Amino acid sequence: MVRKYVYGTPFETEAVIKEVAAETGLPSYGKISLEEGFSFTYQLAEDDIVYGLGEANRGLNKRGYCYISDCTDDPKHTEDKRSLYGAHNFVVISGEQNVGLFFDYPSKMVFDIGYTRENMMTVSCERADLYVYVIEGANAYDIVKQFRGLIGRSYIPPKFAFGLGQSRWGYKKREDFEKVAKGYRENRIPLDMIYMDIDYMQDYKDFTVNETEFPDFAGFVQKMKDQDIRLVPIIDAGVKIEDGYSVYEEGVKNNYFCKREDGSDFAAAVWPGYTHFPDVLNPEARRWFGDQYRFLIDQGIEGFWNDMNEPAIFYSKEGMEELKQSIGKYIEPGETDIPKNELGAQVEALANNPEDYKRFYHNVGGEKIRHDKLHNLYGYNMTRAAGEAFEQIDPDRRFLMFSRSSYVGMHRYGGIWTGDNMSWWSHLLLNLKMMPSLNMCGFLYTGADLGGFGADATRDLVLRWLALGVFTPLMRNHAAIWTREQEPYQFERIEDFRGIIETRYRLVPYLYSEYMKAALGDDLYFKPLAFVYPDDKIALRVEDQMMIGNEIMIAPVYTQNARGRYVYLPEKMKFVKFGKDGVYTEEVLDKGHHYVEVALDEVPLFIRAGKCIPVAKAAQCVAQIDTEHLELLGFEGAEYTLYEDDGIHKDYDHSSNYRKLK
Ligand code: MIG
Repeated sequence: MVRKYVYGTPFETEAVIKEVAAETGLPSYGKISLEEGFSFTYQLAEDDIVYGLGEANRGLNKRGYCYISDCTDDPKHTEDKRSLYGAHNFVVISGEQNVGLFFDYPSKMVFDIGYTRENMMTVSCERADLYVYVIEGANAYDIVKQFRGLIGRSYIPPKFAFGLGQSRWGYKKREDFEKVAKGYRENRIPLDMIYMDIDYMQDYKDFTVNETEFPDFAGFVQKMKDQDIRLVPIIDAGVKIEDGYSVYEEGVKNNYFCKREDGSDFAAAVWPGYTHFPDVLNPEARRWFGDQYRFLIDQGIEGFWNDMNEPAIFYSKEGMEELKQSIGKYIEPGETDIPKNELGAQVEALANNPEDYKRFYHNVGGEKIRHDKLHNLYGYNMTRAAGEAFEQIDPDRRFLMFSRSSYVGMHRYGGIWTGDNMSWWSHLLLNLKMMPSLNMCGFLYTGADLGGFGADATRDLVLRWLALGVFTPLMRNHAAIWTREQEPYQFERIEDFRGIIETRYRLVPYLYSEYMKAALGDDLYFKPLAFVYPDDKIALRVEDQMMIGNEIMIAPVYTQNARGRYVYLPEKMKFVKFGKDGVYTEEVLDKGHHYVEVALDEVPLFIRAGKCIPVAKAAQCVAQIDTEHLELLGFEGAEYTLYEDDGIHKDYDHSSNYRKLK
């Protein structure tokens, strides 16, 4: 049961696509105040759990902290942070009373969930112009499914996107990519994608390729495809200001960039130096920007990742002017030293300064709207630009697409990666906890930078993180330019890496099948244990084990030097450990607590009582997986319904895509 309430004059975010008639009365849950902006308060019962918020910090149960939806390029996801790159304003309160709440509001919104007062949830924002959706249901799981029905079908990538991707900021030339391909293929480590970070471009200009480093780019793309490897280039939000650069010139000429109050194009410095931001909130500009992807598609590219689309700003023209003036203030005649600390802090404060978001405007259907009022929709609409363009360019074909910044609604056009994490054990655990929350908000094709983006990785961390990544739809090893190299072949005993990655490929038929069932059924791929075992008091509070699909539970090892871990089984399960060379062990464990040993080169999983999963032979790429000869692993007599399609086109809804295995 969904009820929709309207406050003031909401901006149409198009997060929700199902028609719901607006109510006139007051919601029967919580209290709404319109005195100072908007605020909603809800008295939490002692045992209530609060789920949701998608890409947010801390636990699966969001209770006990304060989170702020305010898309931010912050590369240090420490525990104190309240905002990350996405804004996913959906929560579910689960306990005696179950209720889901979606606050469809495009700018900064505060979720104080038992932070100021232990038993009080307060959701607030500055302007009382929003839609509030209140969803009643039998339990949290049911509510989540209803919400997913409201916001429309989740993005479905091509099947090759279920393979492994290797990435690193710092691959600059053709040889760098050939080295990666060779490192994988010569060591017989499966691989489907190599990601191209900003250095493939000419001077960081979107939709250009550095022709000195990549002569005959289309030929190179094809050469990689001949080895079953797809190149996946990055696209940044800011378009470089440079005379003669066609994207810049077209954008200026047609008023497709975000403008200052006085009508001039707003300039912000990012990687290319000063840039303009395409006004992706303006449908015409969005169509134009999306159409630019053609430049790379025409050269054989089938996938992209959209970055810096919060949008990230190093500094604006205005911000820099102000700083210069304040520096001037310090260099008084006779003064020799600039107070360095203070200056450093001021330079740092220029980046992603909220003041800058008040300095430019969007043209939405002829109406001029200041950016800060719809800030959280920028990344969503940049990715939507691409998604809508793909529909035009090749309507039957799927493209790989994921974004850094997002809002609910973007889940229809692409997935997300969780941005600049660190090579920290705590971030491996954060990765696990975030997955079901993201799924609840519609983002199914997701994953984190495996091995960690910032800071130096270690061999054991990369192995353990890959062993979790085996189960995340987006499985990508990515790292920052200044960090230790972390491709599998940079470490000792490469066979351990090969073994884990081969396990991913052995499981792709199952993982893809479960992904598709979740996407087509508005369901979850990652679920909290509580959604499957709602009456189990222990399962209710477990946050370091997750259910995947309908058959398995995972319990990754996430601590340094551990040789195994404790797990809780809510029912009898078959414990399977995949090792190297196609070897695995299996053991039935009873309901209850267990300590399980898991070596660094093993991938553990648990099959639920009475169920089984299909397992393939390892392959070097997704296209080579033999799905005709699948082995069933699990309980005697169990059956499995496999979903399979060509992985390229969009004809999902055929009964012939389902095949019973026994
Ligand atoms: O300011 O393109 O999150 O994945 O490697 C950093 C360089 C810009 C941030 C992305 C990261 C990417 C990096 N980008």
